[in-house]
Amino acid sequence: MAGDFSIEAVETVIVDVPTVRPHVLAMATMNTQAMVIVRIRCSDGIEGIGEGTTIGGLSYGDESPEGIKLTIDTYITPILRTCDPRHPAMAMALVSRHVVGNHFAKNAVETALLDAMGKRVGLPLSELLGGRVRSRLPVLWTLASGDTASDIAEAHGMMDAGRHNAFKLKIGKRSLEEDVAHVGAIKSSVGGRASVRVDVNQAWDEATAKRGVGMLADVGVDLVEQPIARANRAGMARLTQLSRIPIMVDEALRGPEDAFDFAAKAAADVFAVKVAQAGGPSAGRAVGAIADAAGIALYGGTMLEGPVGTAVSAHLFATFPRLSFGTELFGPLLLTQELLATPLEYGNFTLVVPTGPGLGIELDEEVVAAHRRDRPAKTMTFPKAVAG
Ligand code: MUC
Ligand code: MG
Repeated sequence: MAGDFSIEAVETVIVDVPTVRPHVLAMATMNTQAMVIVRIRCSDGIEGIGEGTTIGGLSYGDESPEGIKLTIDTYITPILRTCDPRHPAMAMALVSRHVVGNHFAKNAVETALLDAMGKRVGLPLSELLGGRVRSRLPVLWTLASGDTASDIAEAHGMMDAGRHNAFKLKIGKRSLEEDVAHVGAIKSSVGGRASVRVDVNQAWDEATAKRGVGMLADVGVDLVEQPIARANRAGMARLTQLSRIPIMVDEALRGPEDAFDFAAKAAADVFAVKVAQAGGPSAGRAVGAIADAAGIALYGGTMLEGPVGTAVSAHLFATFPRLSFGTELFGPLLLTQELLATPLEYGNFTLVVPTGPGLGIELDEEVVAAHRRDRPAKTMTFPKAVAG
């Protein structure tokens, strides 16, 4: 047991928040985002928070919000109850000995442990992760309304407001010709004012991708993300070799072992680091280090997390010496509700990395309570019938 220091309680709640507009990806259309908020309460009175979030239930990956909650409640919490919260790495090593995979659940737990630790020692999480080298991160926006004219209007609104000057377009649902026409129309409208990249989310076979990367290069695209199936690493290496524009790996990058393999096979020009997909902040840091050592460019990815997952990602990405393609940490801006007491600060095409201890954020408890999936149903009251 842990002497005087112990973990007294681990709480998980699923929070559902509608998005500002439908977000259309190759594999799912999102109208709401479901976030698992984790709280770890320690015996010294400190509480750490974390977030487990994915996209479209089980359509993006093999962990769902409900599964993340179950994994933490049933399997991880009993392990944590035996751990000393002053040693987050020891706690996570014990968790990993008994829980295989489940990277999103582990990320939520490690985030909460590190948030508590940062609050305990009075340091921002980025300093616990080795130290920040930047205090603002470039942030792009994903144009994914499903309609070219709406996407163009959205892009100009974002550029004029100083919010985003780089855009990621979700393609792969329509034919290659239709997708290239859509991307080309957006690029020619924004011109030199913005960088345009695409994410195919594995939707193409290699033959389509071979034609696609050339056509996208011709219309001025700067980067192609995960064009083919996660399992086709040899295909990624061939595309990386032949493409005139950089190829980025996303879904296939599930931690340091994948990072090493991709680097060894020269199967990507750019790594999209996703803290949850990597298995937590420590694993995400290792992915970044492997990329750096191999001369592979870095990009800070998101699972469209709310503010807690976005904050931990911001702290990690702030430690990367080179972040050539910026980040996509816009998740909270896609939500209709603000979940923090003080919102994350966006401006001048960047996100400000929080400076307070731990994650440096505080939940707005009323908003969280109002969006809990398990909140009591509203009961209707009817006026009593008047006898007579
Ligand atoms: C993905 O595959 O990259 C990140 C931004 C966005 O719009 O979707 C995600 C998922
Ligand atoms: Mg992606």
